[in-house]
Amino acid sequence: TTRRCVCPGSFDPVTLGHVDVVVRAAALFDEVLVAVMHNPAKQGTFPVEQRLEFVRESLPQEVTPVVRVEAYAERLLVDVCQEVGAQAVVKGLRGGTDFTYELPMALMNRHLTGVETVFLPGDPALEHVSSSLVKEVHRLGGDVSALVPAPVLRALGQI
Ligand code: COD
Repeated sequence: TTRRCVCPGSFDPVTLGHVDVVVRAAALFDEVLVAVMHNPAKQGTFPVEQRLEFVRESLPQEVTPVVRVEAYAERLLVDVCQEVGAQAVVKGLRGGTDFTYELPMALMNRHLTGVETVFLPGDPALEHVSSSLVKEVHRLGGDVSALVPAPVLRALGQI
């Protein structure tokens, strides 16, 4: 059987931390769907269409044959997983705080449809990298060029 996973997130915008998780997921699964989704707890910065483009432009060429990137506004993650036939959700963990936030979602998703969540330990070199910190640091004049893919860096320069 084809092993499929979904890497969900807000990707507002995609960082090198996200890219690392997607590339590693692509090494474990036959097919990966990167799902740009709505997090009701977050007010968006970039329009969904732009987030989608950033992710598409930021993935290394070697994974593009197995990775698809789509937007799903106002959808349950478990419904997206069922629609595409994914057995697992893959998420990156930056530490205990991420785990505390992710565990109830993983359990809720399993409660809803039985879909499993696979946690990958984040690259320690990128543990401090989040979309929100990148935006804040950049807005206040800090250098984030080592933390985001080139298309995102170009777009940040314009806001
Ligand atoms: N290193 C490792 N992992 C990282 C890094 C990094 N530097 N940065 C981000 N990640 C991981 C995060 O831990 C997360 O797993 C993933 O990348 C995405 O991160 P974000 O911040 O872009 O996305 P979130 O956390 O806002 O995404 C939340 C979802 C959109 C997945 C969630 O709200 C959701 O599932 N929404 C759909 C509606 C739904 O089904 N709700 C019920 C859920 S039980």
